[in-house]
Amino acid sequence: MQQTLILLKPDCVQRRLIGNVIQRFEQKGLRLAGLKLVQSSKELAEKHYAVHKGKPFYDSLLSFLTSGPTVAMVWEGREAVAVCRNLMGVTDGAKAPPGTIRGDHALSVQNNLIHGSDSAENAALEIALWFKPDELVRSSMADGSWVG
Ligand code: IDP
Ligand code: MG
Repeated sequence: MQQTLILLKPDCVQRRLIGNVIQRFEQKGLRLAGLKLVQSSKELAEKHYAVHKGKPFYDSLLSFLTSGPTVAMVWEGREAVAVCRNLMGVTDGAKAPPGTIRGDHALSVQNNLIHGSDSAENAALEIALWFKPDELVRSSMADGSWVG
C-alpha cells in the first residue's frame, strides 16, 4: 500500500474546485488518510519546493503557494503515486489531456491546481513536511476487498 501527498493549491481553493478534485480520487478507489486546510508559510513553501530553488519561476511559485489557503491531503492505495500523477495530468495545463484534473480545469503552467508527489521516497518526505504523524488516520474501507 503506497501513500502520496496531494496539495490543492490556492488557485484550486479560490476557484471552488476542491470537491471536484476530491471526488476524482475517491472514485478511483484511493483512501483518504489525512486532510487539512493550511495557510502555507514562506518557510514551508521553500522546503516543499526546495528542488526548484534557482529556477526562473521559483520566486513566483513561492508567492503563488503562499497566496491563500491550500488543502493538504494524504491519499493511499495501490500505486498511489503514479495513479495520482495520472489523474492530475502533465504540469502544463494547456498540454494536459482532457479527463485529467489539469486537462479539464487548468490552462496555466504555474497555476495548475494541484501538487502530487513524484516518487514514493519524495512522498514520505513531503508527508512529513505537511503532516504530524498523529494527523494521519489508519483505517480500512468497507469496499476494500472489491476495490483492491
Ligand atoms: P509538477 O507539479 O507537475 O510535479 P514540477 O516540474 O515539479 O511540476 O514543478 C512544480 C510546480 O512549479 C508546477 O506544478 C508549477 O506550479 C510550477 N512550474 C513548473 N514549471 C514552471 C514554469 O516553467 N513556469 C512557471 N511555473 C512552473
Ligand atoms: Mg513536481
